[in-house]
Amino acid sequence: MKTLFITLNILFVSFLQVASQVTLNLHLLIEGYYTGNGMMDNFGAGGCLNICGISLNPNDVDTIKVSLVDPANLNYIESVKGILQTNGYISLNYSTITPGSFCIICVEHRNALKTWSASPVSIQSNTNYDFCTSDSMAFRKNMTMSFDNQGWMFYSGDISDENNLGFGVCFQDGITDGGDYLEMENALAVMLQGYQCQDITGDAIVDSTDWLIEEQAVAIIRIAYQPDPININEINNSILVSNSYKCVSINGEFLIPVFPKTKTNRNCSIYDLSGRLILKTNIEKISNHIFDIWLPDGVYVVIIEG
Ligand SMILES: [Ca+2]
Ligand SMILES: [Ca+2]
Repeated sequence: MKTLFITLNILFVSFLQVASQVTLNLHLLIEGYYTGNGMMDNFGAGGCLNICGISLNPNDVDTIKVSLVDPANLNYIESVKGILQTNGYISLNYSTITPGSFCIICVEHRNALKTWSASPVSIQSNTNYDFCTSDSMAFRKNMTMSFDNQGWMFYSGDISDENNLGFGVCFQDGITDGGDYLEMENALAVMLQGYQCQDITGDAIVDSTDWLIEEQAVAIIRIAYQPDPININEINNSILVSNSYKCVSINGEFLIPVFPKTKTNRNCSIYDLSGRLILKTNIEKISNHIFDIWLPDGVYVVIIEG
């Protein structure tokens, strides 16, 4: 009698689902790294990570962290790190963001000032956001124009929190002040080399070019302006420009009159002055509609249909 042994090779199939629901495509430039013609490539020699020997890819500039933030409470819904490219582009995938959500985009880099989008952005499955096209793309226009007028850039120079938390070099506190200047002078004195936060220009050495940018940043004291969350209990101001649907937001909130009161189920779209759709919603049969979103102070165009 033969016994047949059958070996069952059980194949464990793991369905690794890449749960990415949305892709965010950003375009941004960092002041210190910028060398002209829209590039951060050390005049063609390569991005900072490449120059420092960390990456073999000449297009790799540096790691940045991009967070999608809840406008209502400024909670970070999801943060993703990626490598910024020499042309200023980066694509990041988020797994917990529901397409259609409104989020503020917050960008952090190890020696640039933390910068926020000007207003909440409608995050779709594939979303483009370009900080370079206008200073109005950043909250409180907190950017500087490149020397060759090729795009708006994030401020460099936040390399220390010495005057606040006191941890010192390479800890950031959202402000460029004497603490940052001191760390720059210390690094310059020994011409620090390699991948260092004091190397603002990203060429693997701290020299006078880094110091010059730091000096300018400290002279003006750059601040990482952060939006305020909406507080619907503090709606106390509104300015109405007749019924032309042109409204001014004060303290982040505003009222919109609805005429006539008898109609229902009307669609309301809010655009910024660049024509970007900020919000689309349905409004009720009431005289004033209060929007439960946060918007930075400014003028918006409101279109009510239906
Ligand atoms: Ca600082
Ligand atoms: Ca340098």
